[in-house]
Order: sequence, then C-alpha cells, then structure tokens
Amino acid sequence: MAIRKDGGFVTMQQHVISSQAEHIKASGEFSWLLSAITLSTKIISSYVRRAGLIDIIGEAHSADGHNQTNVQGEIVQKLDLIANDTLKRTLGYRGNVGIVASEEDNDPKVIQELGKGGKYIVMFDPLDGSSNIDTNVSVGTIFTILERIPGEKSVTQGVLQPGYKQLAAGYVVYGSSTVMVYTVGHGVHMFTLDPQFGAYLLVKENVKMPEYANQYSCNEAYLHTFPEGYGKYLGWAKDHKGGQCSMRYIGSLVADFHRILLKGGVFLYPPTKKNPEGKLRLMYEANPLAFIAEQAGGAATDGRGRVLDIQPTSLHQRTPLIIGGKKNVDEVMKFVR
Ligand code: P6P
Repeated sequence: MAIRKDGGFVTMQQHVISSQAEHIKASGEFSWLLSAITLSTKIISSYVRRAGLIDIIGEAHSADGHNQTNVQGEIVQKLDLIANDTLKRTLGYRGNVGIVASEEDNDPKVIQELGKGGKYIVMFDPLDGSSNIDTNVSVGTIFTILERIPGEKSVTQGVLQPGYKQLAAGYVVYGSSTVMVYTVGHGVHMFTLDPQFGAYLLVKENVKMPEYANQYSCNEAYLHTFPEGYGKYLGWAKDHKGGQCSMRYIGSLVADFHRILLKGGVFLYPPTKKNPEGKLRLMYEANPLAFIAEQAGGAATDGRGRVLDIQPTSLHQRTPLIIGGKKNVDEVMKFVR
C-alpha cells in the first residue's frame, strides 16, 4: 500500500531529495543522477511488459546473423541490449556521471571527465536473469553508485573499489509489479511503480530482513561440485529440521533476493566445478545486494569473509555468494568454515 505523508504519496524523487537533505553531503545532483536510473527502469519495464508483443524476445543477432555473445560469453538477449543502451543513454545526460560500467560491456566507459563534473561511477547489470525472459519469469536491474577517486591512475583502477565504498545501491525487479529497492546507506526503502502515474511510490521505509527463516535458495543440481561444507549444510537443513525447511529457487538473482529481503532465508551460490570462483559478479551483483542486505540487518559473505570487504581485481570478476538473514548466513558458515 502506498505510504502517504502530509496527505500525499511519496515518490522516489521526493524520498531521495529528503534523504540527501538529511544525510548525504551531495547537493541535488545525487537525486538528479538517481532520476536517470528510475527513468531508465521505467522504460525497461515497459519493454519487459510487452516482451511477447513486440520483436524483442529471443537472442540478439550480430550483423552476420549469428547469436551475439557478451564478455560473459552468454547469448545476449535483445532486451539486454535495450536495457543496457537505455541506462547508458539516460545516465549520459546527467552531467555528473563520469564512468559507467555494465555487465554487457567489456570495459568501463568514461562519459564525463572528473574535472568537468563527472564525479560519480555507476555500474549495473542492466537485465539480470535475462535467460528467463522468454518464459515470463521475473528479471531485474541491479545498480551501484560510487564516487570517483581524484587522481585515479586509470579508469579501471578507479572503478575497482571495495563494496563498502558504495554511496548507493539498488535494484528493480520486473515481477507481478515493478518494484524499486534502494539504499544510500541510511536504511532500505521500497517503491512500486504506479503505471497510471508513471511514478515510483513509496510502499515501505526502513525495510528489515527477517533475522531467520526456515528457507534456503540454491541450485542443488551442482551439489556434487560444491565444496564439502555446503553439501553438509544442505543435508543438515533437510534432515535436522525434519522437513520444516523449504527451498525456493527462481533462478533470477534479483527475484530470489527480493523474496529473502521480505521473507527471510538464505541464498547460496557456492563455488562449482563450472564456476570455481562462483557464478555471480562481484561489482554489479554481489556488492549492491550485499550493501542492501546489511542495511536491512542481513549479511553477505563469499564463504571466507564479508562481500563488501573484497578488494576487486577485475571489473567482471565473479564471487561465491551466501546472502540473507544474519542467523541464516551464520548457520551456513558453521558448516562451510
Ligand atoms: P544457475 C541468471 O543467469 C543469473 O546470473 C542470476 O540471476 C541467477 O541467480 C543465476 O544466474 C542462476 O544460475 O546456474 O542456477 O542457472
């Protein structure tokens, strides 16, 4: 239900402006930047909602007619390209975004020099879970905002900052409704896109993740290639809890995480034989969600330490991810450590 303050709805714009008035030092330019992301996700949402009706389903084809692949080596869905271009275009017009980096692009892109006001870095997974598009499963956009380091030695070195440096992070899940969740380091706030108004309306402030829930989220098809501790945890969860434990796995990170943010539990994507460093990307998937999880009272680890403390070495590096309610994560780590 949309929250009313002073008799009116609270849009994302208003909320960001009031948040930054209270908290972050940035002037209105921060909300101006975030408005590029909210605008982009409204455009992306309109495409996702019409996926079956206009020619955007299926794989993008390069000029030679072959399936296009991205730096991840995945077949690029047409909607991926649309989402990626939309975000880059709207961010490009904000004037205070210096560097953008995307899961879809090999390298970070400078769009404004630091000396000319390009003080922010925005990184994103434009359409996470895109392989689910054709079957109408929820997909999402994940983003993070960092400040550029004056005197950065190179663009790449400038973006490779640990997760605890994030100024803001958020995601949009294109599900039964379009929901935006974000943090600027002072709590987690949730908005639903009202298609009539075309505005994100505040539906929940200071969202808190349940500390514990009897539910885990994991693709157990890889069970036999997980490091031993994960198998022990999963076996224990099934046996010890005498069937009280349930498993939910959508196969779309944003959707799985959003459920855990609201209902609790734990999501695990351990190292596997196919992805010995884990499958999920640190910079624009694990870090933003870890920032949100911690702000909501939850936890996120790579099986060794805190995700937000990882010093990145490359833009598209992957990481194992165990994220969810604090007690759920601790319970997994008892078996993994
Ligand atoms: P698997 C989608 O491709 C994705 O990147 C995440 O959204 C999701 O959590 C994960 O991969 C699913 O991976 O190996 O279970 O299909």
